[in-house]
Amino acid sequence: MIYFPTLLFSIQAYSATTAFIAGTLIVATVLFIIFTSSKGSDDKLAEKHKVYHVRDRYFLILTLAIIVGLIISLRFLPYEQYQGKPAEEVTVVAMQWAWKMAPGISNATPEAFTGESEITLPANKLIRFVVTSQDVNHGFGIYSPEGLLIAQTQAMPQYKNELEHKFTEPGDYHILCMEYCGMPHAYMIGTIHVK
Ligand SMILES: [Cu+2]
Repeated sequence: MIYFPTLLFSIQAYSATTAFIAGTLIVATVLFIIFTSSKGSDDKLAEKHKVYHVRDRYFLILTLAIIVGLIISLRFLPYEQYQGKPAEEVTVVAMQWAWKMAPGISNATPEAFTGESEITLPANKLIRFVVTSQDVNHGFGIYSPEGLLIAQTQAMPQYKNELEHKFTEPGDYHILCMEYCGMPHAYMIGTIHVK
């Protein structure tokens, strides 16, 4: 307990001193530049304007490139595919240590809600998962058949989190918990069969 405040103080003092020296150096450099720079001759002024002209053109070209790039790349943003109404809604309740899933929106309390750890969903249709938890925080992570994480949201008690996803490939997707929730956390596995 004795070492900690001493160490903390020395680190703070060290940082403050370093910051003060660096700040002084920067201010001194700026002041030096201000006081030593002159307006220069007409030659220099012409050179300056030439540089400004190049800079203006560079700025214009850069702006145009950014605008064109934006227009082209905006089309590849994934937002549009999530705009429409979802084809199917799925209620998901996480619990220690299982997933309960059923089609449709359920009005039952998370405890009373009944569902399965496996569900079959259509491919190429927008699916909305409404995710909650009946006990502690969990993480609803959807993994591709190859084991890559493709979508996720938190499963939290008292909250409903919505996650929309379109499965483009048929296959068996796995749901793994992404929030440590106790010893058997790693066995909290669900399956989505995409057909
Ligand atoms: Cu968990």
